[in-house]
Amino acid sequence: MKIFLMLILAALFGSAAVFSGNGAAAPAQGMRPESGIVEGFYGRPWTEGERRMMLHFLREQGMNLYVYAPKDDPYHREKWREPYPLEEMLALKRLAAEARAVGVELVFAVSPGLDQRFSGWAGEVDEKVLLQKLEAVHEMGIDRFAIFFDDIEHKEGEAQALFLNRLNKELLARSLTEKPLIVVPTEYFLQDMKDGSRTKMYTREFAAHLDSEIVVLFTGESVVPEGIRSEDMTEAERLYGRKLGIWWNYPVTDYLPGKLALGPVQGLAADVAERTPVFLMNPMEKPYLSRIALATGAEWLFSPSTYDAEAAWRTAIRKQYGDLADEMEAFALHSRRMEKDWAHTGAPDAPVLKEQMEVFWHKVERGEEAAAEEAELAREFRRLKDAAKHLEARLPQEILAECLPQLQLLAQYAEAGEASLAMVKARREGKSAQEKALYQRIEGVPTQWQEKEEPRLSEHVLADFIAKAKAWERRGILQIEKRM
Ligand code: LOG
Repeated sequence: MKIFLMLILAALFGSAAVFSGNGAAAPAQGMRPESGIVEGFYGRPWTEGERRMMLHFLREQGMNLYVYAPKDDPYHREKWREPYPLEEMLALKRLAAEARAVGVELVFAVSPGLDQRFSGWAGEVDEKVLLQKLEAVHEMGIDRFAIFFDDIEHKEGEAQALFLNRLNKELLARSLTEKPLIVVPTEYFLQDMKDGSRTKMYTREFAAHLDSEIVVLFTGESVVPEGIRSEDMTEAERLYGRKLGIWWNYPVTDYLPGKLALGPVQGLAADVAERTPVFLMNPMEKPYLSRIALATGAEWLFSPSTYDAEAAWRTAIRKQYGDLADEMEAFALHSRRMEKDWAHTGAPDAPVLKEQMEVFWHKVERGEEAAAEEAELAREFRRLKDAAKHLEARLPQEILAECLPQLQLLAQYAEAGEASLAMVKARREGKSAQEKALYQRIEGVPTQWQEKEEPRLSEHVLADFIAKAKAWERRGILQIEKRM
């Protein structure tokens, strides 16, 4: 039945390759979309070793695509016209061989949009240069390609589409590939696609001219949305006139690198998994820690209708952290939510603890007795402190290197939490010298951030608790001064 459906769909959309995954494995995979990661973040591109690790990890998770597109690989974007130096060429060759051995398809992407020219003689030169670049990469054993036009100034919908059509045909004609291009348009999220103002014609022109077999990726309603609803998908499919692949911006953190995205993939409607031909997650600059979210993304994709983000998250941590799972879960619970002015995504940080803290402060502010809450919070701070210390001592080096500042911040918050509780108690007992000394211990603990790189976690829970304790103490001091 599934295979029958797949054939009908393939006939309808004219691109069996898109639906059938990678070659031989297709029948067993049935309707499964292709899936994996797009190494597509800003920041330090991964090392060869990190990429190899990721290839194996993807395979273990049942995923099959690795799109190579690091924004800060100069030869991918800024200096896209220049060929790779020999050393890097050879590294690509080794990676391609590894990918083939593992059974993951390596897709090579170029982002030429910063200064690509589309018309006249200059346009022809650029096109030739790009083709030569892809040819050279093909020589290294890569036979699938992508062109990305995200994050650029000029929105030349028609010119981009016509160029992509020519390139797509040329790559197929020269047998550099057997599969159509994967592309990211300049308007790759709904708000932008629908925006009538500055460049209202872009999406329409791009869509009208682009060959139907070319695979277009989109990120949802915004660049970093809470999720993708069925309606978002329908609307975007309508605008681009085709099924759309997904570029999912979690666990990427390049817009807020001080925070680690250690939560589950969530917010993606179940039928999105059934409608999309390609599902790609954009990870963090930190490959090892990205694996928690990536494993949950695979789980969602393969069992979308029964997917339970929290359960998948706990399972991923159990599998990946073994006897450190409890500690890792305690830590990761405080580092899931990503929030910035234009980006809002991920499960909340420690929501249950947040509520307990709110009850505590509510009682303290009213001068009510809060012994039970206090004891519970004290236990939790203790547990977090122990978890942070334990992880710092026992995590494998490559993982620790990705999270040491945040682990230390967790320990600092846990200790400051304990000090805050003691400070409240000292006031109640009229021990003002002690109260003052405890305040001095929390005063300098960072609860606000200037730079996006500064380590942060649990902004609305642990950090907020310390901030509240500081404010409570300062108000208290003010009242005492008023009375004097
Ligand atoms: C970039 C991506 C970046 C991400 C998050 C896409 C298609 N492109 O705003 O490279 O990692 O945001 O900052 C992006 O998402 N554009």
